[in-house]
Amino acid sequence: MTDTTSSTSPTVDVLCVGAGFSGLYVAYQAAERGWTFAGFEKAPDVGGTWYWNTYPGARCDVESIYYSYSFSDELQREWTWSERFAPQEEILSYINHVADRFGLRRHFEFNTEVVAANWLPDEQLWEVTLDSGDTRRGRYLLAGSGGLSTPKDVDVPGLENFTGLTVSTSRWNISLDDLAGKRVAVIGTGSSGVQCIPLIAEVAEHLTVFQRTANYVFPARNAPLREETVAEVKRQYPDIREECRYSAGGIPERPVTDRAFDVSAQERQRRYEAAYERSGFLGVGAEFTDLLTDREANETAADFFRGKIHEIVQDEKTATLLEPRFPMGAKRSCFGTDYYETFNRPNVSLVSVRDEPITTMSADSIVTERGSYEVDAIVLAIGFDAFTGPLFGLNVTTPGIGRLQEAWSEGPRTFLGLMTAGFPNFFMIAGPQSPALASNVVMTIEQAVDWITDLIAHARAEGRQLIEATPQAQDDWVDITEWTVNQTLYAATDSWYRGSNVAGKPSTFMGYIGGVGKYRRICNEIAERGYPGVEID
Ligand code: N01
Repeated sequence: MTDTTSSTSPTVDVLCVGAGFSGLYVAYQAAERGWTFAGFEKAPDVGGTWYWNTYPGARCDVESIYYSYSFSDELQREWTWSERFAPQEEILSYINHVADRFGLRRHFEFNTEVVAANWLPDEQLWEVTLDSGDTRRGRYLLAGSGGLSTPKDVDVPGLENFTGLTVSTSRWNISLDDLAGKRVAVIGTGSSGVQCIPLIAEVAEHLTVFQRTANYVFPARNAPLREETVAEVKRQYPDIREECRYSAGGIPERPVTDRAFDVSAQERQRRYEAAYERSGFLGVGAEFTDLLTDREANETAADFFRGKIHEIVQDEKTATLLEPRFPMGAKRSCFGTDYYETFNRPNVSLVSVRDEPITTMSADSIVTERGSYEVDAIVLAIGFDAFTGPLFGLNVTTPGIGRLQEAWSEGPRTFLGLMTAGFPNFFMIAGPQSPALASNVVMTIEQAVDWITDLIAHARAEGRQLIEATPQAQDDWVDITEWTVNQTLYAATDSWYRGSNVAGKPSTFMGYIGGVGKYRRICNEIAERGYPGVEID
């Protein structure tokens, strides 16, 4: 590999943005294939999402034994996860271990943000501009910038008036002790809010949760992994990985063949109870085949779940406010530990921002249409400008088309979520319209990097270097992703999946939800047929 530390670095084969799961695997593949590589990471170290999201309770809700790289059997045998759902610190240690074990860290410039990327048609090169003003050139540009890495702009009115402590879950820079004995507000009840709320409640004098949309928060049922389980998994890892690769979501599936109304109400209840005990992504929402396609079927599961909230939460009014009213699974489900139980604590209260919107803030209060809540600290758990936010931040530009944000003014258009017409030699690792949003993303990342690097290797083996998706192949892929989502309840539900959490963002679904196995077969077939839909020059 090439040393990229001087401002007059030589041209490399591969430029890559990000040193999270994606960028590190690109660096690994580049080394394996003998390509020169230069990576850029705005954080001081590796980790991506797991570097930044250090809020209390942060952990992954895909089981640790699946949420890890599969490319090296030695790696998966030597690393031992301690819990069913790994905490942020452990995932970050794992990523650091991978970076060290494969010698990947030295190929990245840290504390270095890519602020622009320009295609130079005459040279057939990408030139990236760094925040230092320096530039680097390379033949291929890979964006490993993540899907949930650009925090959403703060759209809570009056925050600038507040003089207390403000912290965001996605840029957590305080300790939990800093909230001890304080009156704290958490705004947002997605996965991040749901994970930190019970822990903040334990230390705060009072916690007020500002909820806009009540979500489904399934019990995570986290637990230490038993030694026997770990040993068994390690023995069977290659088979487990293969099963995951051809599954729906990148984790082993439960074979379910019947629909909700194929069984009696009693049997449905029994099955939902068992699924609730199991929890995880294969819990209640996956118990029948039609729960994501038939609103009435979905309502049976949603109803069961709302009953569970009322069993746990003692105050009837609070329990009712916590009831989700959109179809189960149609926006990202949450997995929590003692989430609903937290609302039984005397020092916790719930405000529905739906019923009483926040109108402004004063130096020490959050003001709603109905009242004023005095607080010392505000925790923002309001989410991300998903998928397009991180890509637009790179200001990727070709002379013919302009910036990516202009090409995608009505929503992202990609071929397989990996390439976009008009931007030669530019690749997105698990970008919009890939299966990333509804999958074990580490597996999706590995598959994307394998496919992209195979394609580059194919072009190079033929003595060609220009690679670009055709507009037709892209239109066809966009049609497939839209058709697929339109068969489901995702289509009519507002969420970051559809861009509806960010004001002014075009409403398009951000993923392919036909399943990672089906997607992998499509990608494999395209490669086997010599890459139809891709122009290689
Ligand atoms: O963000 P979110 P997140 N006023 O967008 C509310 C992954 N993740 O960081 O739903 C008041 O889900 C907003 O309300 P509404 C995972 O894929 C995984 O929690 O828009 N409220 C919502 O309640 C996840 O889906 C893990 O009506 C406002 C919340 O803020 C994704 O990251 C852990 C508001 C935002 O929820 C994002 O999760 C964490 C406003 N102005 C994250 N603006 C695990 O693996 C927004 N909200 C466990």
